[in-house]
Amino acid sequence: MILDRIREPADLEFLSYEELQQLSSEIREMIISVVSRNGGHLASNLGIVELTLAVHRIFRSPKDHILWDVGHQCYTHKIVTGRREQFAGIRTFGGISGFPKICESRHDMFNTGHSSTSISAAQGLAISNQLLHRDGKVVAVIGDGALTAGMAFEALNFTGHEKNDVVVILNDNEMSISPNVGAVSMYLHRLRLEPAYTTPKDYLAHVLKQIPGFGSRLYNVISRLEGSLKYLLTPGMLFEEFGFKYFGPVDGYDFETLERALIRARDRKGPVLVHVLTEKGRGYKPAQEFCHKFHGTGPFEISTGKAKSSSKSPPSYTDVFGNVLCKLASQNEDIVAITAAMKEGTGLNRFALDFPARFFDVGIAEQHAITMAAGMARGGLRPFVAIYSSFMQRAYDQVIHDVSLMQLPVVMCLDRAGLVGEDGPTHHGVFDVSFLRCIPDIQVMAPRDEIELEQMLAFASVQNGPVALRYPRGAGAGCEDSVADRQPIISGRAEIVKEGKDVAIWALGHMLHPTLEAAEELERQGISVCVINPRFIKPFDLDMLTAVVNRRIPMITIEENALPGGFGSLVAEHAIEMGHSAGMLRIGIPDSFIQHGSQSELRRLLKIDVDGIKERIAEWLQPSVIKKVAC
Ligand SMILES: Cc1ncc(C[n+]2csc(CCOP(=O)(O)OP(=O)(O)O)c2C)c(N)n1
Repeated sequence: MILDRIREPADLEFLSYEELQQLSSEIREMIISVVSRNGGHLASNLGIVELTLAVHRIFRSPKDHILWDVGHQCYTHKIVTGRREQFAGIRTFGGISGFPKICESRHDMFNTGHSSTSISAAQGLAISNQLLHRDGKVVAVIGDGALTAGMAFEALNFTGHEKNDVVVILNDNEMSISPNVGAVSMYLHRLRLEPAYTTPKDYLAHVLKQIPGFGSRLYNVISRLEGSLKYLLTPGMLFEEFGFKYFGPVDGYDFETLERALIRARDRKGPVLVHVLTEKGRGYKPAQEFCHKFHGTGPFEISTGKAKSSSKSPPSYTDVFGNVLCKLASQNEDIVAITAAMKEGTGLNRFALDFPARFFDVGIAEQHAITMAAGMARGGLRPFVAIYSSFMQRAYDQVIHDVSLMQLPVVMCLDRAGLVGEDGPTHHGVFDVSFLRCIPDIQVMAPRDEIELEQMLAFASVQNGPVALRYPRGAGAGCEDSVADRQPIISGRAEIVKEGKDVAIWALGHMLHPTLEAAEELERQGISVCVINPRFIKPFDLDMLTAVVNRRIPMITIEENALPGGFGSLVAEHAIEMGHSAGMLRIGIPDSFIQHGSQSELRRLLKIDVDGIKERIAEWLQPSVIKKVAC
């Protein structure tokens, strides 16, 4: 195996193109095998093997800084930068991350996970190189999907102004997770159809040569007017106008032309953009055919591409959200749905099919999604915007400035709230309670299970102001009752789910079910536990809190959100003002970034699963502890 000889990027240098092709096959095989066991971002990684090898041959990492946008496509990079042995444990608890991590390797220049940061970071590194008198190139590898975000354009804009040595490699596979959207995507598609011409003159000659008879005479005349016709005749003009030298489009699987283009980019002063054409899922048929399914996949059978069957689980929160929204939309024509490039991930595929005119995929543009929703609400529509909790961080100002300040009825559905598992700290949605609860005039809810999610969505659809709903990744609780069996949702009203007299537990959202299980065990140990489902983080049920404080029993809060500023903080703030002195324990995500691992491993680690909750409560309820906290 050629791969046995590759310990670091320098080992790639003397390989022939044939050997590189063989190495690419070996790497593909390894990626397919490991991802089939661990899950991961398969299609994107299969598409970029050759480009990664070429980049590492032409640029000298780490002296040249190579940045991977989003970072989900970094598997080949990890394999050739000394992490081949660890690759088998990628994304597993204690194993290497599925994204670049500066603490993992000197070849990982910048942590990523969220999209469209690479050109900004590259610009920053290029300025550092300049001011600190270091040489070395800075290379940002960015996908056509990631290029749809405003941040990427802010960085292109600034790079054109700064005019320093930044090489942007555009990895264009015409896909985000679903097919890419937007005018830039259409522009790239048109460029794809053109062969590579590196100068306007080459391109002009090509166009005019196709005119029979007087094409060459016309060429002579027109080439003198080249300046004014530049707009029509320069391939990659959009990027040229941003101040970049454009090279491409280049075949991402032809080592010779690919490397030639990269060498030209490397040896040139100023900003350069190399447009490389690749294909998602390359070399593995199921991933080529169903590349959105294999963008991020769980374990699968290599021979068929079918998911390795796990035991039948209840429908996921995501699926319930998608189905309920379709039901609500069939009853209310004003309901529209918006996603930021996450149609499948947020469960909106059925909505997109059933209501195509009322479905909007804006690309990776969370800020735009929220402000567009605000505009729609102002115009009389009822927008539901589905965004993962961690990606909502991108749109924080928009939630405050464009939605909440005007009290617009936008429903923000924060999927993947809580620990997401194998994607790790960039993707855990553990800050939303903290960052939403300080915004005035917004209702923030967390359903205890899938039935309550259905109730809350119906409630949200008729509110006159902003609503945010947070729900986790994964299966619901598998409830067998229905909405009719539940107490109706009333703004700012919590519910007591289980009565008890020794201790009161406020269990936020999906933490309610493990808390109930733990409470039953505690009952068996003789501790009588009252369990409360807060339902609303905002407005918070102060009447219920007053009643609990008046009982003079210890209080516990449980949440899958950061403890600083989270739900426990909220309860504590009010409880202190009410003179609560019977002790309080907050259980949740500690003040640190939580690494990757399965959701259950992480919950066990943080003691927020059934056993952990039970253990912590029993330990804390030792009389001495209560006394200490109380005084
Ligand atoms: C801010 C943000 N929003 C959404 C995502 C989810 N996401 C991860 S990869 C991806 C598509 C990226 O497409 P592209 O850049 O073209 O890379 P490809 O997978 O096609 O190689 C999306 C939407 C993200 N990582 N960050």
